[in-house]
Amino acid sequence: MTPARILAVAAAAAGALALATTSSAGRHGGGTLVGTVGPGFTITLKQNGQLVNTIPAGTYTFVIHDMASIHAFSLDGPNGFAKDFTTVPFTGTKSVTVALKPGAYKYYCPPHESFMFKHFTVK
Ligand SMILES: [Cu+2]
Repeated sequence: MTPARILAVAAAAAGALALATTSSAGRHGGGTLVGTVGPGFTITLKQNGQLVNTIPAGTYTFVIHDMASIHAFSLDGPNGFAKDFTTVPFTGTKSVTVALKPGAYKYYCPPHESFMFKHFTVK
């Protein structure tokens, strides 16, 4: 190979790598979502430390920290999707893998649903 040819091959390989990295982060969902309910009257769902607002469709592992016996963590979604990750009076951590399809989702604490809830969107 000439030096120019070697350079071209290296550049193509670097480009392919960049493309692969971009597509896995940008288009495909999946990964870990961390939910926390309690110990006060709060409920959150975070990915990499940030509240989940809009995420790509995919298979996610929900790691749910239920910090109080009076609270629980449930998730409603499109087309009748409903998941109770924890129930009263459970406390502790549960991991559940869920396939999220596009639509509007709401996570909430069932006994305090009127004020302990948040929404996110799956695209
Ligand atoms: Cu509650």
